Amino acid sequence: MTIAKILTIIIGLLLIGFIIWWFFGKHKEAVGNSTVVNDLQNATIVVKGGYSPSTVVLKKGIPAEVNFDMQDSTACLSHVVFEQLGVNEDLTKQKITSVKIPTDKAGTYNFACGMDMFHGKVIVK
Ligand SMILES: [Cu+2]
Repeated sequence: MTIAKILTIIIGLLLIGFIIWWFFGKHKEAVGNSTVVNDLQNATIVVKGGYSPSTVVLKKGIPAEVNFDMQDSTACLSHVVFEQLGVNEDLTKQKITSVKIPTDKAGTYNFACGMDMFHGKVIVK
């Protein structure tokens, strides 16, 4: 075997390993918390090539708003959809779009971009 062949095999194995890690590995997800001011809790998600953080934890029983801070100019992320809440907001109209989240009971609300490509969730507990 030539050096080139050995190198090709090594690179190939590394790529396969990377693909397996990418799809099946447990990625550490950034989790954001809310801040409570005057009995209203707020959490901010920056929209820029995805959602950061993609998971936000809210406290049960305190009225809550999740603020989407729009810093992306692609059509992909221009809308945010909370299917369970019937919410479909255009984020391009203003810099920050607030979405009210019901906190009367514990639960998870998933959200996604308008094309269902980027995902995130809001957890009430
Ligand atoms: Cu999209």
